[in-house]
Amino acid sequence: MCRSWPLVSVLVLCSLLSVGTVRTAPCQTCRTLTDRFIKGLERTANKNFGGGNTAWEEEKLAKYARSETRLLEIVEAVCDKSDFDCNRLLEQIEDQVETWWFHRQQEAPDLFDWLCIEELRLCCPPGHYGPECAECPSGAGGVCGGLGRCEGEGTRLGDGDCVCDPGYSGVLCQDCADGYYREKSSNHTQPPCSACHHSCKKCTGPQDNRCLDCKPGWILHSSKCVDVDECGTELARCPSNTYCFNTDGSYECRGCDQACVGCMGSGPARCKKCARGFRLTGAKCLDIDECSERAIACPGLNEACINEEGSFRCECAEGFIRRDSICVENLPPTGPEKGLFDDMTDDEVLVLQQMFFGVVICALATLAAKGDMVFTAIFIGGVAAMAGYWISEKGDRVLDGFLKGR
Ligand SMILES: [Ca+2]
Ligand SMILES: [Ca+2]
Repeated sequence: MCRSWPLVSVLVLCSLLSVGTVRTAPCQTCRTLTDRFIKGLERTANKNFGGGNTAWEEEKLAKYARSETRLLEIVEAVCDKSDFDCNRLLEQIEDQVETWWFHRQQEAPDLFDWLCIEELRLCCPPGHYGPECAECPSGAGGVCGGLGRCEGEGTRLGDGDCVCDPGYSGVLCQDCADGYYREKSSNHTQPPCSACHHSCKKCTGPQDNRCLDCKPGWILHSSKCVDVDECGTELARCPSNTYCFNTDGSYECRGCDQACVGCMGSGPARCKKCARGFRLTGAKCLDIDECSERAIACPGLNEACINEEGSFRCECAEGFIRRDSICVENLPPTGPEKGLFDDMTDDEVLVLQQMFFGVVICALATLAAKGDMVFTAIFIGGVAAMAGYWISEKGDRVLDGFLKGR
């Protein structure tokens, strides 16, 4: 992937990639890897080197349990072939896995803890986050009050801030978010937060008349939030050739009809001015039929006028096509022009070819003989004859084409 890039960017990109792979989701990769290693342990738990009687088998079994053979069997199945991240990590940590297998298994039986948290420092224990595995903020209900998650929890990443579930806010997710209210509760536990009416920012209940404060675009009126009509006030600023359309809690700027230049609403009856190609007819801006109104809408010869909304166009009449901006009669295409020898048969062509070469050979021989060298002339004539024969054999197609004028 990196190879086809210029060298400098290759180096930068490749180093970024290698750093990136170790930084982005390495804890998850390490977790997957160790999970699959444990599965491999389970899968090979009852295996041995095979054969022998029971006593001998038991001894062999004990040896197999810690053997390199078993380790290899497990490691081979740890990563799927297509899992790039897993295979890359496995390659980097081969030594550590071997160390754990032969020396640390007993004192640190949890491979994930030993490898991913302590050795590689890619993960943190539950409820911890960041490079030093700091404790996540916790409230009565656990991490983030049990109503959110701690950013980066379980990894060496994140800032540990609580990301609260919908409806909750605050450092420990202890408050109701905007648009939510705390339900009343009969017992002592903290009741959950529920959604207000969609117009309320703060409320005491779910109905529209239980609002304490309104969301933007609404105004409080005796505990109800009423939509602000932005279009009726100076609040809305719509671009030219659009009009203001009031909506619940907001407003939209919608495009004017194509018949308008500026408008107060939708359709051709709400235009401020008619657009070019339209004319005020009654209360509406309607299309002008140029074809019937203009004396000569399409002045070209053999042209037909076609009316369109807001304009018209000139097309060639039926049976005519436009060539160099003029409409000409559309005649059926004539066949390709005939070659000089098109009517000849193949035999006639062959005779012509032979005659042609005869002439060429004679000319060559005569030219040579002019130097008073008769033998040379004969020799050159013979060579020319042979060459002519050879060309006529090999170059049949070329000559055929040449003679047929192609
Ligand atoms: Ca509104
Ligand atoms: Ca028109």
